[in-house]
Amino acid sequence: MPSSSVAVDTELDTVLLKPIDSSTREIKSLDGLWRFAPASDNLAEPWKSVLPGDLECPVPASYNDIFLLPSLRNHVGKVWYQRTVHIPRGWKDQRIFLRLDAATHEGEVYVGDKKIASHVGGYTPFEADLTEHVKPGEAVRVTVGVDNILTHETVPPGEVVTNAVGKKEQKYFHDFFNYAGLARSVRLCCAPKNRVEDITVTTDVRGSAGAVEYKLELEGKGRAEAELLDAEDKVVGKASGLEGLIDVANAKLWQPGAAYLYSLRIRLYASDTSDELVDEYSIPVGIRTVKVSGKKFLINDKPFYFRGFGKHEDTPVKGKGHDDAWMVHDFELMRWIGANSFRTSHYPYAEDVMDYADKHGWVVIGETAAVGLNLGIISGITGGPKRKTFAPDFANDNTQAALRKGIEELLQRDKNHPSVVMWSITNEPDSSEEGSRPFFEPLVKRARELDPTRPLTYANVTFCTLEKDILADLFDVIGLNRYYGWYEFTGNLEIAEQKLEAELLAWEAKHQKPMIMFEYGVDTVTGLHSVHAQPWSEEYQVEYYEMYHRVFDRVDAVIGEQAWNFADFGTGVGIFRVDGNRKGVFTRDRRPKAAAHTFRKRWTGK
Ligand code: GCB
Repeated sequence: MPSSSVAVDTELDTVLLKPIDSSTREIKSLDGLWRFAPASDNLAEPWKSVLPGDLECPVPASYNDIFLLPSLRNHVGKVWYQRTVHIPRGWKDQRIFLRLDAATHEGEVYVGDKKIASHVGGYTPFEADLTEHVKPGEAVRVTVGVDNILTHETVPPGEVVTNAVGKKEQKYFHDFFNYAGLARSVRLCCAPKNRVEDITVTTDVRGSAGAVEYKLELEGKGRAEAELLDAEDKVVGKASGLEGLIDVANAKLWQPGAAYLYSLRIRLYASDTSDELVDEYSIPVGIRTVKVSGKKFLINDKPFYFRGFGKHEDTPVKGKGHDDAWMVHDFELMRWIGANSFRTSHYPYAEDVMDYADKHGWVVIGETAAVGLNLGIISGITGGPKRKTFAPDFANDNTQAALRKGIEELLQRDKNHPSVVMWSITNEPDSSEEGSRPFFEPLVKRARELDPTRPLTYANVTFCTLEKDILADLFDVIGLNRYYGWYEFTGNLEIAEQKLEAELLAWEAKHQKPMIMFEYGVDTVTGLHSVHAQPWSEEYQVEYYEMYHRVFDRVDAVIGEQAWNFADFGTGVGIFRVDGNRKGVFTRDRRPKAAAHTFRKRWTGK
């Protein structure tokens, strides 16, 4: 929505600005091989000496598929990473810190013998402030413990059980492999002690003019000056102080598929009367508005139709490890197929992905890691007794607090990305359970408080039908995950088509809100062909998607189609999965299945 004011003070105790290089800040990458050892009973206080054994693990990467040890693939608990870090000689009188882009699901950082930081939540960054613990010029031993355990009080939730042969097993309620470790970059950084601590930017468009409003938080004192530069580095507007508004005549808008980025450069000087530069920080700014109006989703006041995918951060060998080559290739495939958007299902993605989306005009729905808050699905599939999800022994007050923190960290991290147009608060919760309302209502309120500029959505699961769902009215856009023709009416696309259309029309009639099909898809084995378009064949996937698309085109309130999934991905084992989830339109190594051409034709006309 167009912003009339800058977001409220967040009062967050979370990592604020992303580390950058500037005239006053430096970064040293710690990516590469780290000494590595899984926790074991005979490994007490491993941070106190050099890790035993000869394993080395690459960072960034999930550790599970790197080694050929079954014990590591299915490890439950902590692993240890360690390396020697040289603190640059020139970093005197600076704040020196480690920045871990993610430690999945819980990280703890030691420097030498001392614990410096810890963080719960596997998909958001954290910092360890080393300033008081290191000296410029020295070499220190850095040890990072990473725990992959999911409990009733983590997001996503899980349960550790002891199996029949006395081993610990991690159970979880979501459909992707519990990849863990340091799957994103680790950096050693320095920033001035007096510095810009946080920047919040919101934008608006008035006729041909753009408005860029900013708000700063400082650590220490100083005189702040803001300059807005265009893509040619020409200053197009200025303001002073901790809050300001810069008007941009004839603004070039950030548009889907045609990104234009300005840059907001903040310079902090020692005092009102001094020209001594103490800090400099620049962030990209895309001028655009986002709004829901009636049954439409407007970007820059024009109706936007979401064409794209639910994705995963998932590749062979690296698991959820971020990799620029895979990332750019995925975006190139999405461009080839004619997509314009994606949902970060089912957790916040690496910031590198968000930066790329900003630069190249991708529209992003940013999702939290709240997946699997639904015990009804399991009992629905197994026919077992229904256990309540929102109850003291599952999703309880502590789980809610963990999700609240997850929402705060995601919104804080990604608030300035023009590519992000909407937040998805949760995927497929049991929204028919009475307890889901008191669980989510305050969280939705918190998200709106933190970011009044972006609409909110969630992904509704098929079992929580229009009659049973009690959450939809909290959100601006209704997301639906529907598998008619796969989990229901398997192989019968005629019935599936009728059911799907009837259901979409009923949701439209009741809620009068825009709706996005957040998931629709069928498992498809590449190379399996069938004249009768049988389930699992490439032909069936093609016919299934054609059917859904006919229906979407007949329902006015459908403002987006996000196929499930962009690519095949790793999952836990089970009789429902053959070497992972095969609903990809591309294979796990990113080759197109026949349906990729169906999408390309629909989305590009080619
Ligand atoms: C869903 C989930 C997604 C699964 C998908 C499937 O509804 O949201 O995480 O992977 O179904 O393939 O069953």
